[in-house]
Amino acid sequence: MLLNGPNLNLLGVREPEIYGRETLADVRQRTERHAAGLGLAVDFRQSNHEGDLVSWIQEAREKASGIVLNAGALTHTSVAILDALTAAELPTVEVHLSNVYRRESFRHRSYVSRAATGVICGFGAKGYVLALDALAELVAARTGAGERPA
Ligand code: CA2
Repeated sequence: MLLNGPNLNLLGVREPEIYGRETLADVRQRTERHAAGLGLAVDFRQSNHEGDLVSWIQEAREKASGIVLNAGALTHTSVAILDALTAAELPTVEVHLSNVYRRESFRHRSYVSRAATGVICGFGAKGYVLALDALAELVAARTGAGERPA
């Protein structure tokens, strides 16, 4: 499951100098294609609401082999998302388009990171592709094949 948090629906529309020119629809297409090449199916979602992300992470626990998560600004605030990820017990790759460590100090703290297997940031939309590569290996190591969608 590939989850995107608040404001990521604005990708490519505002602040291209920080987040790039690709839209979320472009990112979706790119990740779905790349995942297919890895033998994975991607369930790609975005919400501006914290509760949706919590419910989807709970759903992933039942349905998915792993999680790629860009929680947006909720990364820096949400204990609820951290708790859901901890309960899900799935391989999880945290992604950020921007290099959050070159930005304001409030972006340096991530609750998601405490439950993530690894973190990719600063590579723009390519970070999602890198995350899928990492997740494919984690899933294969866990299940032997990755029979369930990521
Ligand atoms: O770099 C990232 O991917 C972030 O997760 C993006 C979040 C930000 O709060 C995090 O600190 C880092 C913001 C997502 C907002 O996305 C926009 C995209 C285009 C225009 C405006 C906002």
